[in-house]
Amino acid sequence: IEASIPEGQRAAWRKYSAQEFKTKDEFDSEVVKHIETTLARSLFNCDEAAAYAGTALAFRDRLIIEWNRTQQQQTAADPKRVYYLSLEFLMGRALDNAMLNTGMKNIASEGLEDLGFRMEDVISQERDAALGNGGLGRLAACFLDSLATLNYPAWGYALRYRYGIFKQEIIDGYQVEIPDYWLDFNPWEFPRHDVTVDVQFYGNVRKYTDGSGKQISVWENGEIVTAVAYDAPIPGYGTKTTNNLRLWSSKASHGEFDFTKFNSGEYEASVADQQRAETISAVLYPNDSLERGKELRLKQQYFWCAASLFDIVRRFKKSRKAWKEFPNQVAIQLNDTHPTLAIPELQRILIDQEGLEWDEAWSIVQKTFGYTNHTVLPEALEKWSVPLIQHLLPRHLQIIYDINLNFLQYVERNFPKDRDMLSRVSIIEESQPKMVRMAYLAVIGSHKVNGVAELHSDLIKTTIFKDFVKIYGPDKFTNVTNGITPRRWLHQANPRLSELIASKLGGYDFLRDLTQLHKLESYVDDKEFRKEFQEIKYANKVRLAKYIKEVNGIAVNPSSLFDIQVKRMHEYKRQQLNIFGVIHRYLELKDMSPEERKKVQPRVSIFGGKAAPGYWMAKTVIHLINQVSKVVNSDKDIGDALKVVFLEDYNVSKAEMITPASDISEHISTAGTEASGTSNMKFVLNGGLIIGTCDGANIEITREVGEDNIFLFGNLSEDVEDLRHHHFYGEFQLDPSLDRVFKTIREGAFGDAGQFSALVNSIVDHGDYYLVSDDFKSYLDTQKLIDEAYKNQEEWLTKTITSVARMGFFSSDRCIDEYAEMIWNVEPVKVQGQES
Ligand code: CR6
Repeated sequence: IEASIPEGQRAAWRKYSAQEFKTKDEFDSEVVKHIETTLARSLFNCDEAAAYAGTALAFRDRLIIEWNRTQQQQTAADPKRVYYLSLEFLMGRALDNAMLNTGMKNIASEGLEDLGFRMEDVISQERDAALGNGGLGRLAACFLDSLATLNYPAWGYALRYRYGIFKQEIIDGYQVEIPDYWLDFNPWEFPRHDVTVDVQFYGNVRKYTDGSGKQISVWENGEIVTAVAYDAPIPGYGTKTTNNLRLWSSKASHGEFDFTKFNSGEYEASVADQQRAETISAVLYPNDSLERGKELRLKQQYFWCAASLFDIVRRFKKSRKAWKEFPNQVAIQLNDTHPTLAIPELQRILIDQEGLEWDEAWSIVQKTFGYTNHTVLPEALEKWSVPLIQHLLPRHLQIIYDINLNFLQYVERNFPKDRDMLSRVSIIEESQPKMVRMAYLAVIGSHKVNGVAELHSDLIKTTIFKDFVKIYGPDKFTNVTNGITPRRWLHQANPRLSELIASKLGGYDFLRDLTQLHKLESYVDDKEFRKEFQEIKYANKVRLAKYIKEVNGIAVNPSSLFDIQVKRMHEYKRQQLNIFGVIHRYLELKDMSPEERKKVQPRVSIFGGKAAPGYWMAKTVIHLINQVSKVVNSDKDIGDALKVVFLEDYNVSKAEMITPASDISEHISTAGTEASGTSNMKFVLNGGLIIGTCDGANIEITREVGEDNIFLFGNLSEDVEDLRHHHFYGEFQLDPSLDRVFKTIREGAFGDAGQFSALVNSIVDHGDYYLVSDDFKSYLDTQKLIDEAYKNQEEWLTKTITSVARMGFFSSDRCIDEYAEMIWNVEPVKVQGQES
């Protein structure tokens, strides 16, 4: 308030207030100004990178004006806000999205042309913001887009990693990891050196009794690290709302270096503290659905939770409302268990700092938090050792023990006969050392727990959280099936298809209400429409073929069936099933006469995805794919009948090019292991069909598009346990086709067989945990059906168009509305264009 401009001077201020560019000329003038001043370049040394920088800065300025306006109006309205805590936001590129969401792309294209640049070249200069691993991080990014588009007052909170997910290079068929130093030039972030939070680690807890006889705990003598906020504006589509993604960066609390040490000549020690502090936000852990229990990771989690909660509480306190109003003003969603420490942290703030009684504080905490579970895989469920938490966060450990004590007393009262129940549901696992089960803490500290697709939400209720359903009743558990933003995954990735749809639906409203796509069904038989739809698919395949030629040096025929599996490399996702299928296809082709071979449906098998650097088996699968690719592509007998491609460094911007080019995409996880999947939705929305198992969102996609428009195969999740048991105790008969594939590998057809023995043995000797052999035959049969179906191009086209028309359910706008209503209880706030 003290910093606001006096009434008398505000007219002058308003007169000179920053304005968004509206015309092509205004845009050009912004771009040139930035290139000449911000970048200190001229028309004699302006390359595409500079043109990108100028364009990005022009749009950055525009977004910040809308961002400021949004924040002012939201502050005035003081509504309940949503805070989405996610350690990952896989944003990808920002410029194209900013242009499309603000509706200024055409103007910018024309403007750039005036200045001598092509829009496509400028866009492709941008590096991805890759602060995530896979689906979980990309889901968070889609949610931000939907929150802004639907005008919800919402904030994302994460860490500003200096290094995002590594870049993948393939050298001699092996994955090599290269650090991704993405902050070289990032025009989208605003450092807020005035928004800082001091976060404490280590230290001890002192207890004393105050004058009124109340027990007080003080956490003291710890090490302080400072969190600095960096903000990135998130524009909604076709709305004035621009929300905020706040990323915390760590630095030493005493600044650049410790002057006492510096002055006494301890130069190295004086900077060592600084480096230790900066290490906290230095790097994203590159594991997808795997937790490794490293101390630095726990430090990251607490640092981020503490800074975010301080910020949220500070904003709440500005409105001077009573504490009991907190859950009416604040909804915090925990994206997986990574931010679970926010639960004891809020309890700590309320009881230790704000002086609330335990019960009152705890009821506020439970009403504030919601928790989303994204996996049932045991290796992904976070547990932290009690000694580690004791050392790093001594006060939080006490609070966790108190939460557990109250909870177990409640359970004991309600289930006096079930003696084992207590040890089963205790937050503390009685192992050596003892462990804190973060998922249990998240369930106990939240008012709602949701899974991310129907099957998955059912599974969590019958497996990992079974006892909690008994304790709390079924209503605490719910489902919100994942979705994707149609702005990026249709309009931006496939502009021609978006335009075709708009031409039939009378404009781009479907991008804000995706269910309108259903009207496309009446064009299924429209000749003109079918032709254009097919042409667009072909053009997208040509574009990908061109890229493959450039990067991999492999010539693929765009009229072949493009079969794509791109996602993180993981045994449960079963890229090994796919590549074994490819080897089988290759062997069959080799068995054929040249005449027979001419009759088969030509196919290009395309793979892409990163393996966690320490995930040896996943790296072996990458290696096998590349070896098979080498052999098959250079086999003169085979020609166009089969090509195998591994696309290096799969990321969001590549996904935008790859997704629209598929005929078939593969979502073939062992039933019950893929919580949802989201790329399955992207592929169908872009006119590709799916081969998939009855898993995750595949099931709901089937419900929507119809059984005739998807190729399902394999065992069901209810049979998985018995099948696994059978591998160990039953009589095991390897499928003969798979046996032949393994023989071929063992004979060295794809290079040194020893390299692949662990992979083969995991199936033959070690129980085939992911049931590759059980599903192999049904997989091959289904691939045959696909070859047949693809030959009838007219029928295929009907299937793809019908499927697109039926994908309306999978917009992330629908998810966000469900969260808002069922979990957050928040309302949109309409932001006005002019300053009020
Ligand atoms: N790995 C699930 O495995 C789901 C996303 C987003 C995952 C995937 O099926 O679509 O989350 N789980 O809900 C985790 O990250 C733990 C993922 O991306």
